[in-house]
Amino acid sequence: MNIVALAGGVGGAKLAHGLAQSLEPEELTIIVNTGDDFEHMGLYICPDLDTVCYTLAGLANPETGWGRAGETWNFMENLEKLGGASWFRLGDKDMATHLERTRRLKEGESLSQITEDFCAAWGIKHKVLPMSDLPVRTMVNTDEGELAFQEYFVHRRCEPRVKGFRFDGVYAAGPASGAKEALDLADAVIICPSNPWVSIDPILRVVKEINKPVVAISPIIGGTAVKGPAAKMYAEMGIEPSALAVASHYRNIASGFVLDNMDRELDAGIKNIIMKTLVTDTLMKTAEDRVRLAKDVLHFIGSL
Ligand code: FO1
Repeated sequence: MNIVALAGGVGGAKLAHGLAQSLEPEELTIIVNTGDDFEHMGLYICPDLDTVCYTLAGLANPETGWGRAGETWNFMENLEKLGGASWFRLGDKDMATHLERTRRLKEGESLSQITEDFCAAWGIKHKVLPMSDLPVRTMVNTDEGELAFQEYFVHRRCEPRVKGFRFDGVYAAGPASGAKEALDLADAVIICPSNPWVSIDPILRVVKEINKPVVAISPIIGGTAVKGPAAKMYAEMGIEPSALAVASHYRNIASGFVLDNMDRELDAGIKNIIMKTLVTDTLMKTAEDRVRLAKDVLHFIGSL
């Protein structure tokens, strides 16, 4: 089966890891959100791309979900002593990724080429693509004005009330090289359990059209987001956060929807929006959970 998975940060990375253990390298392409990318201290940082790659390579920090396992913080400690910006924490191992990526981008190489080479160096066999080789920047409209995504997310800890989002550069940015081809070859597209507003919407806006069956997995279980501010964002925009709200979000694009057993009372309502549903355990606490959910989703796709 040929699958394209659309992924953001931690939740997306976990399912992508499960899919990578269930599909051959030529059967899976993971297209990753780059709307969270930003330039910080002269470095080009791609949080979601790195989270997905580190997770696939078994290098991810299991506590935070982002950054590297067994990280050391010498750079950060010394930067703080000098009065440098400490709100965005860059570990010593992680720093090599940002430095080398920035150097190569400055020499004119594309983000997709650099990602391909980094994946090879980390032993990742499945294809990982940034959604675009051109910059798209997620801007968060809040009650305190418009904030760049990392300013809102990390610096302000998602405290300002959200009113909406804008994806700066989205009209000029086309899909990264290889993304269209992967979508053309795909039997189905999986929307991973990532934040619909800030992880998946930017990818959908760049890709524009998907003419394949799409199956989405809810990142909201029992009215709360497994990780991150998705539920808070729904609530602040006047929508009750639930798997039903996520299904409604994807109503024009998805033909299948996966919700957690905890939300099974929402199944009938979701079936009115998106025809086919799968109710299963979607929480990925262990490495086995990732593979089990991936296999459940692939089996569901086979039945569509
Ligand atoms: N998230 C934080 O909450 N605090 C940090 O200091 C932080 C540093 C960081 C460094 C590299 C990287 O790739 C990601 C990092 N993140 C940090 C995660 C992050 O920016 C967000 O989780 C994503 O953008 C949301 O998907």
